[in-house]
Amino acid sequence: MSLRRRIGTFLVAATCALVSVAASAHAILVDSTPKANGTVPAGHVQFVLKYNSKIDQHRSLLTLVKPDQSQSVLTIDTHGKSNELDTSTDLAPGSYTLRWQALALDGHLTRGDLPFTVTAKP
Ligand SMILES: [Cu+2]
Repeated sequence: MSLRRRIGTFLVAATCALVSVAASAHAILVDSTPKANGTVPAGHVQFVLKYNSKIDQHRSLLTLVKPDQSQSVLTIDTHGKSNELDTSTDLAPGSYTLRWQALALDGHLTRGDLPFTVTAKP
């Protein structure tokens, strides 16, 4: 194989690698329970954050910002679907934010805030 031919083969391989990285893009939040700015009744609250790609659940992070602005890290359920970050916790009424950091399998970290309100039980 000539040198020029070998360089051509290398360029094709390199371009494919770039395209496949772009195709397995970083994690974008596509749906959630509760919804952003949604409300849930007080008690045991289930969270489901659904992404457009698989997530490394062991190296992602969910932090709850409480009404008094204190924060606590929530344990991610690693038995859930591979494109979700799931957790649950007991919550009293008030305004909260679920702060998420999702590590996609392409190694890219994305983050966002999910504000929601816990209402008193009727
Ligand atoms: Cu990415």
